[in-house]
Amino acid sequence: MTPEFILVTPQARPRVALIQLNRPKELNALNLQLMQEVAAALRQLDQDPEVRAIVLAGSERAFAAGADIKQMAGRTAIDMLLIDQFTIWDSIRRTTKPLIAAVSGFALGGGCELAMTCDMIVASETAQFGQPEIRIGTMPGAGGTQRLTRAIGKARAMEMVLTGQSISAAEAAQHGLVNRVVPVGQFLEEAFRLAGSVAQMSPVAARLAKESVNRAFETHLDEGLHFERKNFYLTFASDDQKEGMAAFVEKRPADFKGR
Ligand code: DAK
Repeated sequence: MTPEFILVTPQARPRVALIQLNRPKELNALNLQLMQEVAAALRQLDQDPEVRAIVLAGSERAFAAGADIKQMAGRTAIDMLLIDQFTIWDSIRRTTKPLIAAVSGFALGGGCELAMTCDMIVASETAQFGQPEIRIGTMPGAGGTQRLTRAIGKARAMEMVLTGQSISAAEAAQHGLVNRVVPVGQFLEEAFRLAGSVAQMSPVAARLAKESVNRAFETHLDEGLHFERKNFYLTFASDDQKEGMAAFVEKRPADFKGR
């Protein structure tokens, strides 16, 4: 089925796919269908051997202005429980390939949470990151209190979550929320550039390395080091490790096959 609220380009650049949120009139507000479409596209691209990195972008004006308030407004707690959006968000989080958010304009509420679910964020100078849910009588529900706190620290996260105030792209970069900030006309190209450099690496090693970095947020150091070690050993079972090291010795570029 053709998605209604997103555009998917499996080869936007060599080995790099693009998912573009496309609900411009509503500033890419994340309704249930849009989120289902994103999760389905990610599952498909994650299985596609020709894709090695994925860029998730909005428009210049808005990455996403949050969950769709109009859709959510009348819901009860039991509606929310039964809709079980967490299954969708969890499936996005389980994407094994490197996922890069290209953020320009508003990244608010669920929009900020969606960007933080990605592995890296490239921001345009106009990007604004915020968790304004408190202003509409609720609070972050898709990881905002956890991921933002881990990224920028308790004091800043607390201020954003309790006042609803946004931070600029420059502040986000200064506090480690985003990888880099570029002029607005370049944010998508820069995200492709970053995705392209990841796509040149061994996909097997990239997958295991991503899994290991993510584990750092879920465990204590000893357990994390143990996990890293096992994944490190596992890279030595790949043809890519043999190819990478042979290429270094032979002074030629490596040709990784993802096996
Ligand atoms: N929902 C629905 N429509 C939205 C929207 C949103 N979040 N944000 C903007 N729009 C719509 C506006 O209603 C308007 O539509 P019309 O009135 O023209 O029909 C259109 O987009 C353009 O917006 P504005 O006219 O307001 O544009 P401005 O430039 O004046 O202002 C703005 C832009 C982004 C500052 C403003 O639109 C704004 O404050 N938007 C709301 C931002 C917000 O509060 N976001 C947080 C929403 S709560 C969960 C997962 C996630 C979440 C919860 C649970 N689970 C897994 C269970 C997330 C919750 C949230 O994100």
